Amino acid sequence: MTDDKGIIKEADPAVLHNLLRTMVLIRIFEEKIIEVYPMQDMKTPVHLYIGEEAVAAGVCAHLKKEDYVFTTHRSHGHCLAKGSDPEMLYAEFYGRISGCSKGKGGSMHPVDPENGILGTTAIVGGGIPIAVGTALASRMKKDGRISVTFFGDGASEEGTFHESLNFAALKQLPVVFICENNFSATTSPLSQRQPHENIAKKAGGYGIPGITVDGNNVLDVYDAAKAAVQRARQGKGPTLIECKTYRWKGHVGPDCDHEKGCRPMEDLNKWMKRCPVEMYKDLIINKGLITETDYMNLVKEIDAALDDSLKAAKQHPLPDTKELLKDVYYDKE
Ligand SMILES: Cc1ncc(C[n+]2csc(CCOP(=O)(O)OP(=O)(O)O)c2C)c(N)n1
Repeated sequence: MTDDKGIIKEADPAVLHNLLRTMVLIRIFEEKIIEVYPMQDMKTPVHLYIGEEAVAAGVCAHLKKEDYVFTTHRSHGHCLAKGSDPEMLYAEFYGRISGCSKGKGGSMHPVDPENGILGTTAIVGGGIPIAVGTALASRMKKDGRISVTFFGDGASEEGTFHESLNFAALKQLPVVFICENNFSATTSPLSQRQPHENIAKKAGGYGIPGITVDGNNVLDVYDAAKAAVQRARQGKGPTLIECKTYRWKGHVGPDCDHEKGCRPMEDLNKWMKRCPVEMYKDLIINKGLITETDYMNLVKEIDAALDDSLKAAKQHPLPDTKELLKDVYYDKE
């Protein structure tokens, strides 16, 4: 990984440190899920983000607490990068009342309004029009907030994606579309689903900028997101950013799917050599921004804090049965 655009020279060192911190936080947060998952007391399905951390970190570095983020079934990285409390997320995954969705949502349905996460849908492509809706609301209320929606390459095949880009472009809304192109939707490869590999080009059909970046290079993501967020804040309209990346684990659950023949092992090996965390860590050590010891200390610090969060989350009470029909819509008839 290189810093072709000289971002390291220009950016605030605190921001550069934070990019690493966020990626390490996401990585270790999920490694802990992998450790405890076989105990079978974390009942929620988990769609792991390991390998894709640079996308959430690079984009959310530009967002304010009050900006809106819409995530997907693969939600952990986006929530953590937006500022969600790890203990509240773990508590949710353990179905505890103190969880971010009071134990009723699990990993696919986090809610954290304090940090701009109003709700999450696991319907593929479902979050995209909702982000356009909040962007329209922000425009009407003149509240200065922007909306960001993360989604996969699979979601770019849904009608909601096209309708949302069309409407956002028409109204020049303050929304940023982030497509995490990991080349798979469950076990279905992108090459067998779309006629060409460039998802960003679809933006051209709606007359908005569409940019493809290396989604494993956090500086590339950071740079593209900076321009898109600026555009949105200045009222210049939406941008689509396609981040090419790769998920290391299976579609759902803590195991890999490569040994089951779902994806080629060569691909996993190739992408693991381009680990977003390792590449960035090596780069900033080379540039003299941190030392190897600083990095080891950061890992230790985050590891210990997440251990505490996980243990504490498990101690929280389960919801009372009286909670079952609170905060949910149901038909009384
Ligand atoms: C409308 C809809 N169709 C199908 C599904 C089942 N499903 C859940 S996740 C998924 C794949 C999504 O792939 P992508 O959007 O690329 O995201 P990724 O899992 O790769 O992050 C599918 C087909 C669903 N949840 N919603």
